[in-house]
Amino acid sequence: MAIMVNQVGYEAEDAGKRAVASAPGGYVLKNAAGETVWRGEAGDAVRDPLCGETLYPLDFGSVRAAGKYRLENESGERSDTFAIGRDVFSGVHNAMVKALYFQRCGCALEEKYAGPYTHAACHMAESRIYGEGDRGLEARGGWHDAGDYGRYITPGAVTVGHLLYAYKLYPQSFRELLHIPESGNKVADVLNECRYELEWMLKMQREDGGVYHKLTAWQHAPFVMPEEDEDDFYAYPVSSLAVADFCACMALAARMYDSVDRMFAWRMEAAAKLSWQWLEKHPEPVLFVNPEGSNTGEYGDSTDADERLWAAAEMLLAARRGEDRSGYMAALQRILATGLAVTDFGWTDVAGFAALAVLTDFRQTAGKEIREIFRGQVLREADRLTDMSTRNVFGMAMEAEDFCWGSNMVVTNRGILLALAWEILRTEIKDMSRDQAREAAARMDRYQEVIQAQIDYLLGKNITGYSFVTGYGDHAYRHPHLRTTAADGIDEPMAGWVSGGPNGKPGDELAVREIPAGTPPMKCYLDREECYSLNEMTIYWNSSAVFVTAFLRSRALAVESHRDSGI
Ligand code: 9MR
Ligand code: ZN
Repeated sequence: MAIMVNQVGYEAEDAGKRAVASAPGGYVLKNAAGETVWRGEAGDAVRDPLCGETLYPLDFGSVRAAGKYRLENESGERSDTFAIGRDVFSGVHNAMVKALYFQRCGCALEEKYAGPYTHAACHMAESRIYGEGDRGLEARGGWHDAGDYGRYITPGAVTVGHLLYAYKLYPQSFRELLHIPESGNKVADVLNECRYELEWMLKMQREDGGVYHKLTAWQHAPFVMPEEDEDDFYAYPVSSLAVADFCACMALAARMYDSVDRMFAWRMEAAAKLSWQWLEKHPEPVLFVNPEGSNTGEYGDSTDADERLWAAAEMLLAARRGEDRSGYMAALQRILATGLAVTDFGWTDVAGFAALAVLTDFRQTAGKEIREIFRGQVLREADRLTDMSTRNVFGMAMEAEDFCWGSNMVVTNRGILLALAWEILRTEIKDMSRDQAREAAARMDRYQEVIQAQIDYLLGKNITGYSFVTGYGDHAYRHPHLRTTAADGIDEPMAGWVSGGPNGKPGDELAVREIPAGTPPMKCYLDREECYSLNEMTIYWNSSAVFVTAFLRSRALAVESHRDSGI
């Protein structure tokens, strides 16, 4: 029996505040003083395909007064507590960005910034280039990718991609200082944090524009603190996946940092160009597989078309006036003509970033025809996801087979897609007739509702009852598969880490043993440190969630500024 809620909270102005309960009947909402402030009935029973149970939706949207609350029913069942308030996601949002600081490699984490989670500088030795004997590479820096100490180009590029686009679209959601070493330098801390990764990525580029796929040890380290990990690190062979993602990410970052630090932007622009030349010289895919016997992350892929598409889109937008753009346009046209989907934002499929680039470019550099391909696909996908959300009691854009390794990023990447669709309609609405505009506004509201449902799920409105972000919620998960957390001797993990989440096809020993075959996918979760296929954290699961909370905060802040200006 349970009453599942977003354990962080609900935005005061939201017309829909939704919970899910396992019993029918009457419910009350009580404030911190124990007073009943709302009464209502659960909705009709739904046989839910994601968790395999019969459940009841609950909507208490009318309550707006700020405070701490919980839901209760007639048989005395109580939900976890949650807030109703304005800009309720600011805390979790900032913590999810700050979490990346704790992954910094090649420097000490000092108490001033890290609190109790300090450690000495890690992975300071020179790396070796795999297959080139003793040839060394100085590539200190960057973020540890996840629970392991590897650093990989494609997930790094995707993480920075999520964050830079979130900042570009919703700068108002990134105003607070995060207490990192650069804080207070007049640059948004999200840019400061991304720069730490970008500087490392630059070291991974060869003189010919090739980019090493990853920098890892031969085998994952035991559960020791990073400065105790004395394994040799290797730069693994160049892949076109890494080169294209690097090129895209550098071209994007060059635009974004131009007004912050022009010299840095120039370096990135030059690096992007060099990698683009490499791609032109190597038109065939150069994919990546781990050498026999190495077990660190592979981040393999069966095609590099989406990575090349993203690179072409970013190069097109970064091109300066008078520069020849025909190569970028030709690449875009050629790849789009294959019918490639452009709606995902993960490390395997980055084509959605090309859509983000082209559709948020107010100069419309890509021209009508190309824009229309992206636009059509994004809006169709948003409508498909909205439709999908009506088929489960959580109101979320997920189907049973979507609960894979890292399912929480499927959840949040769909939020990104819906936010992009929302943005497209927002920019078009001013040129619409009154009727069209009314219809578009209703569609935008639906998109926002589903985005909200994705975040409600992440923060506790799910069958496991866990909030999947450490430190946020009465029942936040506490045992991420994360070497520093396992080895630091501190009970609580640092706050702000998104778990990989339920995985219908668990891949680690403990999960395989403990989760019976046939368990409905949303229930395939354990808050156990050993469970890397269910409960690891990664930089890109965080960054994807950050994009979505940035969107929701921007909506909340817009409502507030309207109120302040008396509109
Ligand atoms: O996130 C990755 C997931 O989608 C894959 O299914 C899985 C198996 O290949 O690998 C995950 O990535 C891991 C990476 O290889 C190494 N660092 C930790 C990542 C998260 O588990
Ligand atoms: Zn390190």
